[in-house]
Amino acid sequence: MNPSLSRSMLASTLAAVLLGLAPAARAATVQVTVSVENLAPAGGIAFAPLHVGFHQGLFDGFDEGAAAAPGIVSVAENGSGSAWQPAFAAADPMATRGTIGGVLLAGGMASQTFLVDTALNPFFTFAAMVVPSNDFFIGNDGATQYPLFDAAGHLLIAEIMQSAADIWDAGSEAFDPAAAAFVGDASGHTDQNGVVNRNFAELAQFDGLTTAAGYTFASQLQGGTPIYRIRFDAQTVPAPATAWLAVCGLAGLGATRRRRAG
Ligand SMILES: [Ca+2]
Ligand SMILES: [Ca+2]
Repeated sequence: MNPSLSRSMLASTLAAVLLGLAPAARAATVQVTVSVENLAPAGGIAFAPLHVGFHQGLFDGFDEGAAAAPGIVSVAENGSGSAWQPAFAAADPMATRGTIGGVLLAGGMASQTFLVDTALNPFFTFAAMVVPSNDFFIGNDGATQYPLFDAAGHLLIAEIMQSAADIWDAGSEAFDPAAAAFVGDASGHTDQNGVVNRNFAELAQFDGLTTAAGYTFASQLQGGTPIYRIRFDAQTVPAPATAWLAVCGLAGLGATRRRRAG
């Protein structure tokens, strides 16, 4: 066989293999920046760090009308999510999980970037404690409520907005300002023996108390008051095969042009 012909055949075979691999790699891996913002009125509610996960839809942290599981209680009562993260990992071992920011006062923002396999983990789940409170939080009840990516890895949701009416009471700790995080001694605890329900009205009962951040609390909430925004920005991660193919393709094109010019 003519040596230059065999090299050319090898090159086209290699290109075909890379072309076959590249689209799948492009579709699957995306760099997602999650930005969070406290939209509540100044002097109002603050939020503990936001716990998040990109997943297959196998983790359901809580159900409205049912007793709160230890995972969501660890978010709602002290913000740590110390049991939520392990529960998430157990239910959906391939999920990409994390925690964004610190205590977020009104007007505060934070962001974090995650590398997400969108084919494996298309769904988004979040949870954060609302303070001051004994056991209030924001989060999604439905495990597949937020499908973030389509089959090609494109973002389907630009942002998730939460208003006061979206706030949950975990039903695990009774209302008690003296034992509430941010205004009292959070290590105190009285069992509520209730269920997860919507509740923001109770927050007004903390009005006039001094928070750990030094301001006098005033909830100022109506049901429609915006309190939190989660924004998503996604960038495709160039797969090594794709980048290499581009370099080879450009080099090949240059060689062809030189040959033609000659
Ligand atoms: Ca649920
Ligand atoms: Ca409660």
